[in-house]
Amino acid sequence: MKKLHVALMALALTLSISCKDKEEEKMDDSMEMDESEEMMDSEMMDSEMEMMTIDVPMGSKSGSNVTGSVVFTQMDGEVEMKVALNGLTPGTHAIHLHENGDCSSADGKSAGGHWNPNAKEHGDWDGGMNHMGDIGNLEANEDGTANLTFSTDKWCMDCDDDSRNILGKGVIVHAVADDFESQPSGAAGARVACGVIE
Ligand SMILES: [Cu+2]
Repeated sequence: MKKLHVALMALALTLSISCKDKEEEKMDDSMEMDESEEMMDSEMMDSEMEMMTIDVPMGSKSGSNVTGSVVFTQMDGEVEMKVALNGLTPGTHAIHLHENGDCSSADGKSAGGHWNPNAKEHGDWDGGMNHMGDIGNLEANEDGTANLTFSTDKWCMDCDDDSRNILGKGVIVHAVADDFESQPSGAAGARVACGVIE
């Protein structure tokens, strides 16, 4: 009788060990599945952010002589903005994305206020508290030319996320500098150039 008892104990022990092995195997399987799901998600993100370039011609506004272009390129999960302008008054000028892709009015006000999908306060892009369209300032030389390259992973082009998609927005260059403090637009003065991202 005692022998049988020991044998049963041994059997029970073997069973519980093999059960445990199976549970661990199950856990390993589910972990592998999570990893492959994550990979599928990131692949979808990448395909959503296809390589794309849009050249935005900038037109003069408010009686200015400012012309030039802003080229947006989406690549490697980022959007790069390359600004080349001429006809500016020498010195500092604000450049923003505004909410409407509409440059029809002579003063550029048809482009509306700053693009601000997250309802934040206006500010410095690097300061954290900012509109999605708060790019900042660019410097015009004595000859009135200005160049700026800006990159961010907060924007996308033609993606499904309206809070990140810059398509259909307006690009506005202002007469003076953005002070990054005045609300809602940084006291950057008249709109001297306008373009539509389309
Ligand atoms: Cu502006």
